[in-house]
Amino acid sequence: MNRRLAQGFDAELTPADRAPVRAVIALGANLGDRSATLEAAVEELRRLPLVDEVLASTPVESIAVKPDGPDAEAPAYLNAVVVLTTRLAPSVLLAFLQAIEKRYGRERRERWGDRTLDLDLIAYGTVVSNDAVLTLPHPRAAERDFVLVPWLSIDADAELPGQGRVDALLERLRDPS
Ligand code: PH2
Ligand code: MG
Ligand code: MG
Repeated sequence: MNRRLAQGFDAELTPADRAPVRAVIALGANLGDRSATLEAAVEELRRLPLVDEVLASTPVESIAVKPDGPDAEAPAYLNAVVVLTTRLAPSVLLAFLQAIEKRYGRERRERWGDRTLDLDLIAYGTVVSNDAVLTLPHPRAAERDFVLVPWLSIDADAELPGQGRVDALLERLRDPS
């Protein structure tokens, strides 16, 4: 099998041709009933076609990070991570994530603005890609403890493609020296 096929990155392949790939999704909410929204979003992920083995972390509370840094005045976030297995192409999975965000009232006004639901595709198998629409892995995942902590809680051996083990990334984040 050629490499692109093995990585499941060619959107033209039919699902039956694709090997199942592990994908990592970060969930965040800082408006509305955050806990109910995250629970409902996990349920929506479980119901997606060509998705199975959905594992969800316990949500963690975190201070909102804005473009200028952490902002304790802004509504706090609940963040969680889901690891799942899928035969959806990454672009199709992304489209489903955006449709779910929209269904839960997500509005896009300002960068890193407050939101009812954010679903970010953090990693898709071992794919590393600078595609303008979907950069993989997520370009800021390694800097975000609200992604790394819940991820590590459901996968002690988690790795961010191209950047190493999540436990080591978290260690570096906490003690940069
Ligand atoms: N998401 C952002 C910006 N800032 N801060 C926290 N604590 N949690 C988030 O999920 C988050 C954020 C943009 O996606
Ligand atoms: Mg985000
Ligand atoms: Mg997002």
